[in-house]
Amino acid sequence: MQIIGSVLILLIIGLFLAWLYWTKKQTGASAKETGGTQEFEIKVKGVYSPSVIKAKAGRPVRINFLRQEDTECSRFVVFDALNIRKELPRDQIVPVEFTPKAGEYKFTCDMGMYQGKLVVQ
Ligand SMILES: [Cu+2]
Repeated sequence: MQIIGSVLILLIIGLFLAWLYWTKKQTGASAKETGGTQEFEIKVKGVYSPSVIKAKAGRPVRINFLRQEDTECSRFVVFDALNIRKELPRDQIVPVEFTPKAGEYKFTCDMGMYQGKLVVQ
């Protein structure tokens, strides 16, 4: 009986964590505002983290990429819809700046294995 109780509690905790993770993923990370610019930091290591970020339309956005790995795969970040392609040297902050309209902007590595998204409202 006690074992069933423990399993149930673990299950509930697990579901709660999954829910937290899911809602965070859905909402996306918000910007840090500096002088009217919506600023984000994205760590590049295995994935983009955070992989979903959220901004307001018609105001400048600065996304600071910091690549902390040597994998060739993530050496470039590409915003296809904006014609932006930038090299990310290891351990160096590389800003990507633009003023978006409402919509969703995907960013990926050259081969599309790393995926991220800027949601603009
Ligand atoms: Cu890649």
